Amino acid sequence: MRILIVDDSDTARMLLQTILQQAGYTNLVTARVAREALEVLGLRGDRPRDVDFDCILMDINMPGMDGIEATRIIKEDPDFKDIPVIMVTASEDEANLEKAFESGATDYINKPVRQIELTARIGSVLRLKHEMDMRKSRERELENLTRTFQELSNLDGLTGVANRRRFDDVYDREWRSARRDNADISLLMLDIDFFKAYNDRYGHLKGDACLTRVAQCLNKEIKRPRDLVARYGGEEFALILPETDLDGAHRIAESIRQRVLELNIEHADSETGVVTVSVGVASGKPSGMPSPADLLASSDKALYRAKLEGRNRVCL
Ligand code: GH3
Ligand code: MG
Ligand code: MG
Ligand code: MG
Repeated sequence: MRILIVDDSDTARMLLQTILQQAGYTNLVTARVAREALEVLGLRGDRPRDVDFDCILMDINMPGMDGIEATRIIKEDPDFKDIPVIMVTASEDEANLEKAFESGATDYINKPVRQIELTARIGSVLRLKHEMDMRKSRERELENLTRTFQELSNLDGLTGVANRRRFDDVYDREWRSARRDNADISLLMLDIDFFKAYNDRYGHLKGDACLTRVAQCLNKEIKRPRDLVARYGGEEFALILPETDLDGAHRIAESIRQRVLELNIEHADSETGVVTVSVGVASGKPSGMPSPADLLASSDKALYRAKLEGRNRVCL
């Protein structure tokens, strides 16, 4: 427990120190006037900020800035506002008590200070502070968990790329953005060729590993931050390419097809002897298109044609 004592009277300061030390609080810092206290905290002058205090004992009546003004300055700062301030008031300060609480003081104690009272009040303030710190740390933990959960709930567990839910969200958002800007938007629908046979020959575990490698290959091929690779279904992936026209999308599709081929994943039951993909491409300006579902359907039809025409190819 680290406590800052602010009082202009040497006797008062010493008394406070002695009582606190007897109560077991040994980490004490003292300041003679308000300005010096603010300098200790790093709120004035050029010392670094020191937020590591558990409590401040603040005299009200001091030469220069009084304790009420100093408390207001401390409490206005987000880094310091949670440090409890106990006002130490002489009888002539009583009229200021209301202002003291308005400035953000947590509690007050009368001068002359009695050992039993100071110890009790400090104890209860520190307990409260501790509870508040614990609550804040639990809240932070909860926020982190929520964020992690949200991130995970958008990812496909096997391949690590976006899942269908995320695809739907992003597609909806990108569609509306494309409509607003009358911009191009393209979709690639991609399906692994002869994948059932791959599973049958090499087993499901190898099948899973193959899916993951293909997904990572797709992820490497997309370059723009707004592009999205998602696992659309079992061994089907969908790519959203905002602000990309048919020509550009076609080029990307062709280069992806080539990259997957170059992964050189053995597949004895495929015509090429390795794992390949078929890709359907659809593109358009939303203004010339009735609905996002239509663009999706076109990319699906194009994929179907790529399968019919022999696989390991791109169709528009
Ligand atoms: P085509 O070239 O026409 O696409 O033939 P195909 O065999 O790839 O197509 P089909 O749709 O008949 O088979 C898809 C296979 O993908 C069947 C299914 O077992 C497999 N599959 C889907 N999801 C997973 C998965 O998560 N892991 C593994 N290992 N296999 C999966
Ligand atoms: Mg004083
Ligand atoms: Mg397939
Ligand atoms: Mg399929």
